[in-house]
Amino acid sequence: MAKTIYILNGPNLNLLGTREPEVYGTETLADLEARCVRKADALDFAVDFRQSNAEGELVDWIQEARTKGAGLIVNAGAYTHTSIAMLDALQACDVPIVEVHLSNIFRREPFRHHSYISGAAKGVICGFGGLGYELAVEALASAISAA
Ligand code: CA2
Repeated sequence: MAKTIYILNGPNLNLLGTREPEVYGTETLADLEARCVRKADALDFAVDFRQSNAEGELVDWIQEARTKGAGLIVNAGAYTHTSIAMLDALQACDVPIVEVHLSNIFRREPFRHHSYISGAAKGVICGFGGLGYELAVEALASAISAA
């Protein structure tokens, strides 16, 4: 049976494709999910793709991924810059983690330059829009296979 990669998306990412295309591109979250499923499928992995606006729900899902997933990709949205709760949950995960952002957070406002969660991630991909999600699937699949 194919191993499962959890892909968790944080607040407001459900609005993708509706506003701020110059920052986040024109793809919807469903488009990103389709990209990830296609890439994972080619690498013999399954994908569990979710979005929540609630910090606690994201923490619950990270805890679920810890036992049921082979690896985890997370775009924590604005919680990236605020959430010690997500950091604690991610640090409790033994599976590899890739942090992804659509935009290059280092070209944006200073408050976006710090990520609480990067310290728990094997790597970070930012600034490549939807392609970044595909790159994250590829990097994570490689890390899982190497473990
Ligand atoms: O670049 C990213 O992927 C971010 O994680 C996106 C977050 C932002 O707070 C982070 O600093 C960087 C925001 C996601 C909100 O997405 C929207 C999309 C369309 C319209 C409104 C919000």
